[in-house]
Amino acid sequence: MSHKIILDCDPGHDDVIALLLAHGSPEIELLAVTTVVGNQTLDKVTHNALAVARVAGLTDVPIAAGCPRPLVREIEVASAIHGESGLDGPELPDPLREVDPRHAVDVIIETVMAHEPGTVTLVPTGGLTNIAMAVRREPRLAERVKEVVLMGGGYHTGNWSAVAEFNIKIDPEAAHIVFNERWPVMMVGLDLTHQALATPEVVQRIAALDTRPASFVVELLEFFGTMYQQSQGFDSPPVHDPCAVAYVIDPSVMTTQRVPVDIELCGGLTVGMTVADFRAPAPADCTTSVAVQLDHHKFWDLVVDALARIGEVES
Ligand code: PIR
Ligand code: CA
Repeated sequence: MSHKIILDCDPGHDDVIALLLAHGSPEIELLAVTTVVGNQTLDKVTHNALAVARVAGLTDVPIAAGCPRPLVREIEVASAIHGESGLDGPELPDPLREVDPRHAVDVIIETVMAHEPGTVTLVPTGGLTNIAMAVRREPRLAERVKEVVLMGGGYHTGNWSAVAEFNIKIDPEAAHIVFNERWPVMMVGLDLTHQALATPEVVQRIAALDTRPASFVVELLEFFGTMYQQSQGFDSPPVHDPCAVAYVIDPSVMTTQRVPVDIELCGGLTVGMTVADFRAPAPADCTTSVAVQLDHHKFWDLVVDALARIGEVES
């Protein structure tokens, strides 16, 4: 059985790897790719998505652009990690295809409503602006979506402040909407993704595939690795976004725990914190879960196998 997903992303080095993992995995049916302001401006991340579609041979999946700024706050981009283009490092080919003329929020709503209830999983790997807009515009999404498996947050750590992760911090109001809807939310946060390190052995395995898409990933990881080393002192970069896709492919790739999670909106130091309450067994009506422990081997096997399946792509 394959899992139908919409990937809502802000590419972004690790978003690209999430896209390639989804595209190269038979367990995933990629219904649409939607973009949102985040790692860079909307125009830049949308251009990146279209260019990467060429690298990956992704021809038939709609790519639609969404919200150009967060719901309430000013735009904050992550050039310190992803560069001025949002995807610095490899040379990007000119896109071969056009962006879908529809707004991403409409694509999300139309796609979910066109499929059987409980069959479409949303996989946001950027800020939650589009997802929040979609569920406010079409409240039936809350029952209709199977699950929201998002990369964002962290119950013990932050990367954009001491306690807040980038995807949540840049649009905390949107995150508040998403975490408080009735749909199930699986938070694949920094606690988990900081275990998904692209070590030299991993990069070597990808390089050994010796295809254009695999070399592209190696170049992405080299740039991402240098930036992570300089700005956060990591020996190997954590590859966040594909972890959410990997969970949809095979939930046994990580352990999870059902626990109430809410989003801090008005703290002086803590805006965008994902506050998880581990004190007692989760109440029966708790809809949120967090990812805890990654099976590193299983995870990288999924990524390498997906790249191997994509193989060589005509350009
Ligand atoms: C990664 C990101 C933003 C900032 C840093 N320092 C690192 C992006 C990634 O694309 C991922 O989705 C999430 N935001 C991790 O915080
Ligand atoms: Ca991202």
